Amino acid sequence: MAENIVILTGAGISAESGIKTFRASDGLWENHRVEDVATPEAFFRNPLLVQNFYNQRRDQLQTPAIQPNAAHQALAKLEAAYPKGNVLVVTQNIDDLHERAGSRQLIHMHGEILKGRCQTSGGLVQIDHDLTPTLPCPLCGKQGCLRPHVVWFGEMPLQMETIYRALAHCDRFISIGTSGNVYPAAGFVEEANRHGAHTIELNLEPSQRLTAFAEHRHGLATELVPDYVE
Ligand code: BJW
Repeated sequence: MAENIVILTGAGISAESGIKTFRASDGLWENHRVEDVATPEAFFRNPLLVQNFYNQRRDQLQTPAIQPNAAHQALAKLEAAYPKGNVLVVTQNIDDLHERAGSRQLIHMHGEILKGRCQTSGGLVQIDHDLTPTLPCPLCGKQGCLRPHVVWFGEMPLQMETIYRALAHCDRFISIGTSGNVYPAAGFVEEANRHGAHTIELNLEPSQRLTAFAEHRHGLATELVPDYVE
């Protein structure tokens, strides 16, 4: 059994829970590519459009139909089987399906849709309702100051120091359901390789980073992940 495991997850792990991925053929949101709405420039230009993108996804996440699937559950079980806390899930996803499945050692490197961030103070608030450009911020009182607590293109992903430290000490790096298009996450496999970890990709199809992995298995996350970790 590996001692220290780092697991990177992407949109593909939540696909079978009913959440759309970004780069599938039906991945467009109202004809916008994610690269056109997930930027600070897009938010500055058209805050209503960008807020709506996140409002719709937040609303969807909170419907009873959206639940963690067998892949999320298998990762939570894996963590429970390592009581010393040496299983770390780093997710690019902004949904809360890992925590609902029971994962506790978890980093949301691209943020969390159920949180808002005050652009004046940097403070975070729990959000379960729609954000609008005229809504007063509960932290500073200014209108339109609250933005979704997510990481857009050109912004620094969260907790990078902790992630690189974990990659430097891991024996196994497992990448699940990510296309390998977006950095720095797409470069984690090299970092793990450099430190001597065994690296494996579990994805529906070969990702952009396929050749960097020592091992790969392709298929549905709900089948591959329980098979691999249990
Ligand atoms: C299944 C499945 C099933 C389907 N079972 N699998 C040129 C070169 C290199 C880098 C750059 C460059 N120009 C700019 C950059 C940097 C840029 C970047 O990477 N751009 C690329 C487009 C090239 N990156 C950034 O700007 C990042 N910040 C940064 O770099 O800061 C500087 C820095 C420097 C040094 C160190 C650290 C930082 C920030 C990136 C922020 C990304 N934000 C988003 C939006 C988040 C909020 C939101 O959700 O709206 O994050 S974009 C979007 O892409 C989202 C995702 O987390 C991310 C990755 O997508 P993911 O998860 O891989 O989804 P898909 O749809 O692409 O793939 C799904 C996969 O699942 C597919 O392969 C399917 O086959 C598979 N799948 N069903 C198993 N059932």
